[in-house]
Amino acid sequence: MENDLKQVETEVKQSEDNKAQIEIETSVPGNVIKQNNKKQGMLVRKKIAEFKEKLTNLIEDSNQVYLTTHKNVDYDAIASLGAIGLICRKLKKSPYIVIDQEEYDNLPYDKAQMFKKLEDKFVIVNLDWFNANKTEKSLLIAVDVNKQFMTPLKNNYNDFDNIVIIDHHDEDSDTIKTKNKLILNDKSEKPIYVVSSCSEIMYWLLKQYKVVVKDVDYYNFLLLGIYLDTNRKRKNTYPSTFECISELIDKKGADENKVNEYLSVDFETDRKIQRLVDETKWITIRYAIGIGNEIYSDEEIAKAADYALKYTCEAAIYAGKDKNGNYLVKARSNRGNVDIGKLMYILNKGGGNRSSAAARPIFIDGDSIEEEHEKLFRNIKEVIYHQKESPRKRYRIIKIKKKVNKEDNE
Ligand SMILES: [Mn+2]
Repeated sequence: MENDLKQVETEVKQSEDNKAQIEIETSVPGNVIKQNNKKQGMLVRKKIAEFKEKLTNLIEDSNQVYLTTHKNVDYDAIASLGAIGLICRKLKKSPYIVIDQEEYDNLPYDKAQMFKKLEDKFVIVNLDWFNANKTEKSLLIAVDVNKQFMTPLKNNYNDFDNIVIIDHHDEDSDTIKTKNKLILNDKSEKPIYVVSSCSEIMYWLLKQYKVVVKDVDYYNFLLLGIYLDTNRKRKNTYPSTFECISELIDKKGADENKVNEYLSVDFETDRKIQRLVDETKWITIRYAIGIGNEIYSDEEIAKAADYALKYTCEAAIYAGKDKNGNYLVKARSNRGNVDIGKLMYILNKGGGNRSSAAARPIFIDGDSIEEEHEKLFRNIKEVIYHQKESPRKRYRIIKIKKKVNKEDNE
């Protein structure tokens, strides 16, 4: 076993050396990941275990810990807040959870219920409260997010002595500046350090800390976070994900039925999502693109994109107006073949990861709805075609290099 681990470490080292030589721009299908990386689960857990010491020191050395996540909170974000909160308590710290007050006052029923649960154990505060009560030697832990503009903290990052990021999304120029990051989102040709969701990372961390979780709802939330980000195990899963799901259900008593209840949709919303799917136009057989005619929430558009992945395609990009009149664009990629995070970055400084991403809300000036839609469709198309050429060439170069290396090793 010891030797086994050493062998894997050497292999990983070698593949990292290769990475340094060539900037790898392309992605590899998820099923290949599964075949190639039987040890992925073990290595991910090892990486998380290595981060534990740093995290412990930072939490213990601080006077006050603040927790936050992305605005427009989803199940993965709330579950991760709960888990990191429990870890803080295990280390004898009572953290504050910083939320966006306007959003908090308007949470849908299920998310409000989840926060109600968190309120039993943690103090929830808004930005005004934070500004009035700032303390010296404070630590911020951001989960399921790494971009400055996505958290409820506006220009407050300098108020913290230390910042920790635990996340599974791509980094870019907007990533919060800190050395203390656990971002598992390996974009190499043979990704290993990659997970389904922040909830998955948080489960392994809870286990590392040997936190005794008495309230099974915290585990239900983590399972819910994983099921949300994997569309119920249909995409974006890794060996570590299945290990995590099975432990949550079989060892920790998480209730799959309860989780599925959260994920069920009401009839009216589902019809609305299907009307958006009906707007689908195809760019070759690779891209399904739909722009809807109603007013949508982020989630509704994301669900249309998730749904469209069931068709034979590489990626699904869906859009529609939000209540402020801006266009929301959500994208999903099948098996991670298209780097959809990058497309959304180019479209409008958005981001995400290889299989799930969004652009920032876009204002489109047009004389009519039809003209707005045409403009947006053209923009999306341009981004796609601009992407097509160069990454493919690079992919071929990498393949040849890899092959040579493999022969050397064997
Ligand atoms: Mn997430």
